[in-house]
Amino acid sequence: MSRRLIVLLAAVALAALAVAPAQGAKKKPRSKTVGVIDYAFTPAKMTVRPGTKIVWKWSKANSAPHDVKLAKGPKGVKKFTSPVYTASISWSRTLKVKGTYRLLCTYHANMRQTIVVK
Ligand SMILES: [Cu+2]
Repeated sequence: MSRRLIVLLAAVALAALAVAPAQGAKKKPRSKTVGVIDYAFTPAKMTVRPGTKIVWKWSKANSAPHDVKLAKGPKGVKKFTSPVYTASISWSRTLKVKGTYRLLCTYHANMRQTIVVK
């Protein structure tokens, strides 16, 4: 094998390595994390693509119990309510249908969140 060929093969191998992680990232299911932090959902407003898994994460510093309730969603989407948790736990839901999801915490009237799927 000539030295020139070896250098060329090495360059091709390095290029393949550089591209691989980007392709892997594309195949991963999309997910977004929402903080459930006394007494707010953070971020309170977000826009995601259909099929995004929303992960609500209760802060370990929380002192009060909270849940995540779908108050109003797009037509045909069944309402859901998470269990009531206080701290250090996650709960998720995948939003597949396009539209506006208005969420709230059953226990705290100002804890509201809007997620737009489009
Ligand atoms: Cu709450």
